[in-house]
Amino acid sequence: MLYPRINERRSVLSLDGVWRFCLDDGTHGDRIDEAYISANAENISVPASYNDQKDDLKYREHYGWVYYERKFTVPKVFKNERLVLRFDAVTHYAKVYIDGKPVMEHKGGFLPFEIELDGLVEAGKEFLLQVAVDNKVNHSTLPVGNEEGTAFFGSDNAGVPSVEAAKVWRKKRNLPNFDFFNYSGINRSVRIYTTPKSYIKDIVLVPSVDGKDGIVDYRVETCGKEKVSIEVFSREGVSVAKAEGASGRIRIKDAKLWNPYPEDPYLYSARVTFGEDEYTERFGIRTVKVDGHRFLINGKPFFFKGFGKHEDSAVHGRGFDLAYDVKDMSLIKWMGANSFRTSHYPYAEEMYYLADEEGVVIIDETPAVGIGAGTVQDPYTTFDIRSHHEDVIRDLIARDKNHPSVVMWSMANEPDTEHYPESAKEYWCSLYDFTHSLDPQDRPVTFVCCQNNYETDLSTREMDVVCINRYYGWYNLSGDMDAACHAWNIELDFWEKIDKPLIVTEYGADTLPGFHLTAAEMFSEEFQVMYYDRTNSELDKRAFVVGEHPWNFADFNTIQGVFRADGNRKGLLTRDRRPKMGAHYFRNRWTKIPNFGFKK
Ligand code: E8X
Repeated sequence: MLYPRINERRSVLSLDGVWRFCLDDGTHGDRIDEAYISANAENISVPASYNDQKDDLKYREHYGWVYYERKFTVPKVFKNERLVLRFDAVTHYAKVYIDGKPVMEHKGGFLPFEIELDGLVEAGKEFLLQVAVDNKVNHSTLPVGNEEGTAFFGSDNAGVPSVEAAKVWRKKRNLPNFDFFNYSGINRSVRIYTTPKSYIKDIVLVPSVDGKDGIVDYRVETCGKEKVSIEVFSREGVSVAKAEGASGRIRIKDAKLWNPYPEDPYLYSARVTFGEDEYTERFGIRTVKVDGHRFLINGKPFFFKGFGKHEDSAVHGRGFDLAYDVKDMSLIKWMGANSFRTSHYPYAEEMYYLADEEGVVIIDETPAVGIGAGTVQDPYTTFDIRSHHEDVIRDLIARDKNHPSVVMWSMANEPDTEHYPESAKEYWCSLYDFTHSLDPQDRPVTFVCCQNNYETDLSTREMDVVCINRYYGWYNLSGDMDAACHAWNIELDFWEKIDKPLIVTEYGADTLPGFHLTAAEMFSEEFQVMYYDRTNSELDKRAFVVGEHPWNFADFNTIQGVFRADGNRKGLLTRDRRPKMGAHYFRNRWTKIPNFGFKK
């Protein structure tokens, strides 16, 4: 799927701004009730989550449907163009109406969807756009929620005779199986873009290296009968190669490779023309490969220094915020990091384009968080999750396939792989094959494993890279870093025998900025530093540990509960991006660790 761009042939009209909005009172569902909306509508900003834009718990804790609407006129000049309405992300379920008529639905809160407006909207004439949005999470959504059960982090049933009994008198609510606030609504931009009637639908670019030359295998999908041509330009704008036809191979003599920062993330651009239409996609030439226990980028052993992140900020919630994206890129570099994981859902497309340009490596994750958490049944045979999971992986790859920054797909975060190991293995290994089969660049595939009994777990070891979230010294062996290091070594001995690259995709300690101690105990800034320093000393001894991603880049908001005072405080930065001591610790460490060759 192509990102909407303005060029000589195409235009983009933004529908971002102040929309009319109201919460359902529980009686309308996905149905648009004009009278109800006009009686209750108030202003809301798009894009942004609705939860923190107003000052009442009913917005923050809303369960179910809400309605958005605005009027719009496509200028007459676009009369002869093809018009496409595109939502970058609506969380979690959207039903779109034009002039009262339902025109499309979309499940999943973090990926784009679009519809051609031919026959629905006339250029020069005002129309009414309405979107009903549902934020319910349950066992058929990704991320997963325990609608009828107990929350993983909510601890909501103390003193309640039984969960069954509470259902009778307790208001229905979202009980997320995930530790980030269920920020909802039109979280990313809404646009109408134009193309000529015959148009370029998609561009697939697969780079490789042949001696000093770069090779690009390309395929262009089109609608119409015109001829495709493609021309590649250097960063300086010089034409370096050309080809004709909808697919083929291009050779770039003496190519410059895309390398992570501080090396040069060199980008070429491919200009595709097709009749009246034209689209330019930037790309990098780089290779990615797992070789024994090494993760190779451009044939060299790479070390992942970076974070698990979130799209999370005050007021906006999970709403798209380009200034935060730019700031976060700056902070990533300031700390000497080179990578991050899009924990726990695909991020806004703009972030990937920034990462391509700035040379930051991405592990691209689906929103499949919490599969099997908090349930007693086998999630893989009990719940109908597979087909939606496949849809999400398909759409994620369709969206992100050309980014040089993306070096690995993460199919999920912390599914249960321990209690039903055989059915977990069947699920994850078949989904692994599925993911590989869809990626034109055939990048490594993994999922991120929760702290578990790694000997019982049969799935994690089957992935291209073993990715583990571990909290020795925090959630277990709390505060005892001697014991934590001991436990780490027992576990690392186990993984050493598996002989695959391993990334510690999460480890961390909640830390209150400004809380200082001489003798480092939990929650103090000194403890966070000690926790990482002691753990890293053990990880450094193991060549197969090819990455460290502290949890989390910054403090972030989550569901209230006894473990969470003003959100999850494991950030190296505060929520407004000020450094804790831990950030200075990693800056000092990482600026001395090179991207390549840190471990043999
Ligand atoms: C945490 C993290 C959470 O925020 C993240 O989304 C997933 C969690 C730890 C799981 N990983 O709580 O800070 C802890 C399992 C403990 C045994």
